[in-house]
Amino acid sequence: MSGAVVTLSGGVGGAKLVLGMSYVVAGRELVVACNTGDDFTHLGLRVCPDIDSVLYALSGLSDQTRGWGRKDESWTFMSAMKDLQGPEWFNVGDGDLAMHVLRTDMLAQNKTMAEVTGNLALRMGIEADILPMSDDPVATIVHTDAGDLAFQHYFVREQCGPRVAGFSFDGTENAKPQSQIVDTLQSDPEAIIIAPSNPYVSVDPILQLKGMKAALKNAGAPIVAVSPIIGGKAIKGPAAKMMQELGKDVSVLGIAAHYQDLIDGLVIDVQDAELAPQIREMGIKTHLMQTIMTDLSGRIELAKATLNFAQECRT
Ligand code: FO1
Repeated sequence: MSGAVVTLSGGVGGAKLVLGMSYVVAGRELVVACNTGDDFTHLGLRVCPDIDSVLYALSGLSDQTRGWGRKDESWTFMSAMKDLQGPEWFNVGDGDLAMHVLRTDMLAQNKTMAEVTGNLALRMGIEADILPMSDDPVATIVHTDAGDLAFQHYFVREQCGPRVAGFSFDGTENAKPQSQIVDTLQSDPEAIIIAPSNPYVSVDPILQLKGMKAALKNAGAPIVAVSPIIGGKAIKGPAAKMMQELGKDVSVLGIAAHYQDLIDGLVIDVQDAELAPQIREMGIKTHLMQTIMTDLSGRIELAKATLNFAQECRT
């Protein structure tokens, strides 16, 4: 067993668990596959929100309140943008801007997204392997009653208001799972963790990549998900609203059903204890614990318990 722990992560919830993981799994044994379906080019800059949430979290730079971007941020760039009547719907802080400029410049030098991300992680003192789910571009499209929306238009410009009917992932037919992720999966990893991220727009873009599900299933490692739904609600973001609009069971049962063909175990909050037997009937083992991560120790506790539970799920 290589001892590597592969974590699929997207959004704020994903970054929180990954931070906890970084205290439990030594440095380079932690391999994070980040969703890049949220990525888009804004004012010529390549913006990768779910990669940056992980980079900022692991380097101690993240703004815990906002959940995205950097702490102690200043907004001169945005006020100048307003003066010049430029787009204001997507807020880019002055420090965050440096990340987007540097990344765009590196990509222009024909570096792959993985090389750029690894380079930035190194400069930020991060030891874990932070990887894009693919080096090829994939764009999540949200199909809503207001039309087909690019992800950031749905999430930020429309504030997750429109009713969702479904999702598609442009580019997924040609996008390959990032090679280092595949190599790690083929080297007998210790565990595969699906972070408490939005199953539709943070995890599915990763799982839909050609060959990714097979690579996960053939890794010979337990696959454990942490539910992003607690007591029928999402801690942050539109996951519960999406489940309701899609006619799914807005509960840990809906999450279990979503991952049923993939996961060995599901970590759920103690609030949902009465649903555990039904999840076990679906052939999924359950682990009950306090899953709301309010502080660093909570994140570390959840990471520790999830990894222990994964070992219990090892068939
Ligand atoms: N989310 C917002 O709700 N409003 C914003 O103005 C905003 C700007 C932004 C800039 C950089 C970045 O990396 C993330 C940003 N986000 C913003 C969050 C982003 O839309 C989400 O974090 C992910 O795409 C979904 O998790």
